[in-house]
Amino acid sequence: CTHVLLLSLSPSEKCGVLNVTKITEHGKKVRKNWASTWTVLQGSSLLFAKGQGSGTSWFGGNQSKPEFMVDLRGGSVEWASKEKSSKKHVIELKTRVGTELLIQSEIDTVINDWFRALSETINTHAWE
Ligand code: I3S
Repeated sequence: CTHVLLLSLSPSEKCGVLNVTKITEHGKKVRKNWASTWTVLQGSSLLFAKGQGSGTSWFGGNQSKPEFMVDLRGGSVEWASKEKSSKKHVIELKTRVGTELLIQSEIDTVINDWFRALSETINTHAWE
C-alpha cells in the first residue's frame, strides 16, 4: 500500500480490491449495488474508491479521492448469513451510525485476511 501513503501522510495497514455494497444507510435499507471497489484500511477508517479494479487507478484522473469512508470505531463485523447474500465469503460490516456494508471476495484467503484485519481494528479502537 505504499502509494496510498502520499494521500494521508500515514501508511495504510491494508489495501486491495473487494466487492462492496451498502445495504443500510443511517438505519434505512438501501438497494444493493455490488461494485469492485478499491479498499484501504487506515487507522480506524475504511476508505473506498471505485476504480477499474486496479490500485494504480487511485491516482489517475478523477479516481484520486476516496468516494466513501466509514469509521470502524464502535462497529462490528461478522460473516453474513445466507439471507444477506447468495455470494460466498461475505463479511457484514456494521458501523456505529447505522451504515451496513457487505464486503466480498471470491478468494477465501483474501477475505479471511480482511475479516481478521477489520476485527482487530474494531477491537483495538473499541475504547476510543
Ligand atoms: O438481496 P438481494 O436483493 O437478493 O440482492 C441481489 C440484488 O441486489 C441483485 O440486483 P437487482 O435485484 O437490484 O437487479 C444483485 O444483482 C444481486 O447480486 C443481489 O444479491 P447477492 O445475493 O448477489 O448479494
